[in-house]
Amino acid sequence: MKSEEWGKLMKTKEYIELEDRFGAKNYKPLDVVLSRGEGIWVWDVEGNRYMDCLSAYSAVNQGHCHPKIRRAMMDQAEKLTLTSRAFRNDQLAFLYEELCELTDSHKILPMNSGAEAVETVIKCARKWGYESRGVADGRAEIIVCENNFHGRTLSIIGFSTDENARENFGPFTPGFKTIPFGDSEALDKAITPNTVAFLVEPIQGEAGVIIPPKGYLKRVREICTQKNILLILDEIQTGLGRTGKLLAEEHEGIQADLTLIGKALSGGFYPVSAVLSNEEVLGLLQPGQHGSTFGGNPMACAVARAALKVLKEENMIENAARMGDYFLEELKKLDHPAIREIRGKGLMIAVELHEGTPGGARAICESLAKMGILCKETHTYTIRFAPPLVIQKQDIDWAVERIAKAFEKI
Ligand code: IF1
Repeated sequence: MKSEEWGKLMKTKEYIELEDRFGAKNYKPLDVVLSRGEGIWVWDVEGNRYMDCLSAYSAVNQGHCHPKIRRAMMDQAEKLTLTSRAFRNDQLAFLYEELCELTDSHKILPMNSGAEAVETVIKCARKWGYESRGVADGRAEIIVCENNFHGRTLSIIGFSTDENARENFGPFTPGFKTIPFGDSEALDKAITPNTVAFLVEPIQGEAGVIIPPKGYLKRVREICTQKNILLILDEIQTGLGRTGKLLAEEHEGIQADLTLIGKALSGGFYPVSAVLSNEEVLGLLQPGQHGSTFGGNPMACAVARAALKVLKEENMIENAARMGDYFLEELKKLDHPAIREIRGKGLMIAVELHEGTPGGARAICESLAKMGILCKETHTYTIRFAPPLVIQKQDIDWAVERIAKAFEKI
């Protein structure tokens, strides 16, 4: 029998057994086997419906399988999917123009995964340090924050402070210094003549939706300007509407020198990321000094153009701001002794439990899955709620009712 025919007959348990037999165990997923998604909803192979409150870590901000992005992908798939950058294609220039217009950027470097965009910006910041700031060769330093998450490549985990992400993967890339998140004076003190950049998430996602003190990013911007170091904001998770603004930097009215986006740049249809910049930094790259087989391919560009278009045309960013405030307000009414803090910005929300809560956040996530809500714990005691930006008030009421029930059970 062909595998797809088996698929019709197999049940959750059989999928899990097959996956576990052949797959590396680098994840511990919830035991739901999803087969269909539409908007904020996904369905498993048994036909059960769930509200997706993770949005693939903010990669499906536009909602699952958005019809207009799907249309763009299918149309492009009938024309041209990949040329390499040895030749030009008829989608890339338009993505550049539309992305620059949308984000007030001057130069774009397209990549595929978020981590690739981070690696790219590290290379460019160092190059800028040597060629424009006169930093001695090999001495460039980049400052990062404790509890950062910027991806899983060797250089990136080298400056992670999460032991689980680093253990037994060394030796690591030198040239990084770590400071506490949210402390602008720590940044000021850490800068040396060899410092070329400060790389930071406007809100730390994986760390558990850690929102810095008001004014932090504004002060960081001032310090970077005064000391002529590049401010690099990793908006791969916070960007493209997640926090109720197109970019989270807008909450503090600042502009980074380089901004990283990814995930929802494709609405979840395709790996697309990009480094957004002023002229000064990306203008230093000469042909042959950086690249990628799939970076800037016509399929990625067509999908990203459609993903950005629907984000704007369907007012998803304003909806995220309004629905985020409502979701947070409703969650804050949960008066349960296990809850230590409820925090969020737009639809990037976290509920933190007190240490020692029986079963931790995972137990709540498992109980919510049984009630039709999919969300993910982070660092044992924090639950993140990040539904697609198209969520409506009645959906939030439906979710909050079940979240309250899940807490009643502990
Ligand atoms: C996993 C975390 C989230 C990111 C920021 C860069 C990247 C990410 C701020 C790299 C990616 C993903 C990676 C994914 C789970 C998810 C995640 F839990 F790992 F940390 F979202 F919080 N900057 N985050 O959040 O982008 O290379 O993955 O495209 O590794 O399990 P990527």
